Amino acid sequence: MSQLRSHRGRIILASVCSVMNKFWDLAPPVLIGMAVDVVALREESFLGDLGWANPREQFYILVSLTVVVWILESLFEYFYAVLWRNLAQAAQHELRMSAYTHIQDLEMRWFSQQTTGGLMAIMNDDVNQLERFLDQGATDLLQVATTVIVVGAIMFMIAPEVAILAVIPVPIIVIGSFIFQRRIGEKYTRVREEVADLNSLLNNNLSGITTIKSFTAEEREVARVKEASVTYLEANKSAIRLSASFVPLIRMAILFAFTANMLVGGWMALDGKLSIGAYSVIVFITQRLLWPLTRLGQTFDLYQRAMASTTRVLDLLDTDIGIVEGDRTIDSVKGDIEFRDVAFAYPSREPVYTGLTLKIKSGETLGIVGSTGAGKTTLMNLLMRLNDPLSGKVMLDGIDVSELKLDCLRGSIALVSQNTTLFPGSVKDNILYGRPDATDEEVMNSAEVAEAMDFIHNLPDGWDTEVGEDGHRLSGGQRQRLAIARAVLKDAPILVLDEATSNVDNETEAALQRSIEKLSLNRTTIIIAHRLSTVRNATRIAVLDAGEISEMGSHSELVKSSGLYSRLWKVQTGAA
Ligand code: TTP
Ligand code: MG
Repeated sequence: MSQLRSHRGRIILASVCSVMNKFWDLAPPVLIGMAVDVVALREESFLGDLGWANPREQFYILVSLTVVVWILESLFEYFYAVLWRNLAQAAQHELRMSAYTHIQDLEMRWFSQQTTGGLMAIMNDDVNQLERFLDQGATDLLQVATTVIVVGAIMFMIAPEVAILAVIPVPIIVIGSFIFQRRIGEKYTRVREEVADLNSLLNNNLSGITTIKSFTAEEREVARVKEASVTYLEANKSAIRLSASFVPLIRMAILFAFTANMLVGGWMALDGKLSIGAYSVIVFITQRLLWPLTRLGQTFDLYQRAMASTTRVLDLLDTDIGIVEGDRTIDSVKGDIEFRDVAFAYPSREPVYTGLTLKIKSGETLGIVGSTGAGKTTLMNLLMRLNDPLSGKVMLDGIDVSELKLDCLRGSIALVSQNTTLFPGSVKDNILYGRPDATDEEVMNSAEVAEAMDFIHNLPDGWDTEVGEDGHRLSGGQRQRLAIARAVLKDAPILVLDEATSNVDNETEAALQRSIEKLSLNRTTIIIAHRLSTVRNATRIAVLDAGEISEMGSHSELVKSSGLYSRLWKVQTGAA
């Protein structure tokens, strides 16, 4: 909790304000008692004893005190609210940022074991829980403690015999609230589970509306939603029954203390053992003592949830980053790549490779083909150190990539990945992602190379068209061309195209191929593709099969041999 530690000063200040607010909040019953005291005893009153003989003047003093008390109470209320809320927001912000920053640094292997939903829950719900506790719970705890101490002290000072009566229901209320809290907590958990089920069903149906309609399954789906909705309704009903009974039950316990005080205190006042003023204070203040206690259960619940959430976030922050960067850099990357006897497996999966060796010469254009799931994308991930091999080495210009600074390694590779992600922003911003300081002319050039100029000009706002949320307003082929433009702009010594043209038509692909050929002249280029025509012109083509390079050679050599490549070629050209 280093986050909170750095705010220690503000926490103390906020706590002081909370306590002071409560302290002054408890003063009015005492002032009322003093007023009654003045009316009943006149010159003999408490204030009279202090030296102000005239009862009329005593009221001036009381009124001034009341004004001061109310102003103090309001001031401290303002300060504690501002302090705690800002503290809560600051802690939430810091925790969210350290969680996000840490997640971003974690290795891809770790991500493959997580669900996006789960991570979102940590960064939203769990981080918010801490905010909720700091915002309300901390103040509640402090104020209940203040109330018990101040009210207890006042009562025992005025009339210990009566004070005891007010204290009797305290354990009943506290224990009762806790038991109640636990029971209602279970019920609300069920309500939340049911609403989650209902939501995911609704969500699923809305996004699958085409499927529902095409199978004319509307009635079946209405029935399914109805069932989920009714379950939710029932869960709520049972929570409502219990939750509505809480306040009336607690009121009974408080009623006991209140009437006992009224009665015993009243008798004592009649017998002259208790002054009228003191009697008024006791009657007024009993309720002030007992009601706040009913919130304790809720506050502890808030506390427990905040702690559970914080533990989850801290566990996340404790996760090893996995990929530790080296400290070597290469002044000018030539682009020699070597995979030497590499073995790799995703967690709890069959190995993708057990001993793969592949050399790519600087300046060469290498095609990689292989059936789906063969491990082509994974190979590029190893090169970029998104994952580390279990054994063996990946080398760039003769240096193990694990010894290189990530900036140097990843900075020298421009990747067009199989799953293009566009970020919220304009078309231009998205291309600039490759090199934010590029000039307009360079952006245009790379769009030209990526055959993207025509469609960009046809967009409603041209270069400034917003393409947020995974670029859903663009077609698959348009997105791919933006991704290519982005990689071209990066102008790195190594260019990796992973199924980069799979979604464009044949004509556009042919044009793109010509551009890529020009680009590949002075850099190492790796082209991964299922469509063999895409890799046909590569210097060499590697066939990845069953975790190893089964064939290697130029297109014409591979077609002549009777391996997997020639079979695939026949299938794709229709000659089989
Ligand atoms: P990939 O390297 O993604 O296979 P590929 O790129 O050759 O396939 P495609 O042509 O379809 O793009 O995956 C290799 C194997 O690793 C595959 O069996 C799936 C598995 N895998 C995981 O278990 N976890 C992961 O996170 C990924 C990316 C792959
Ligand atoms: Mg792939």
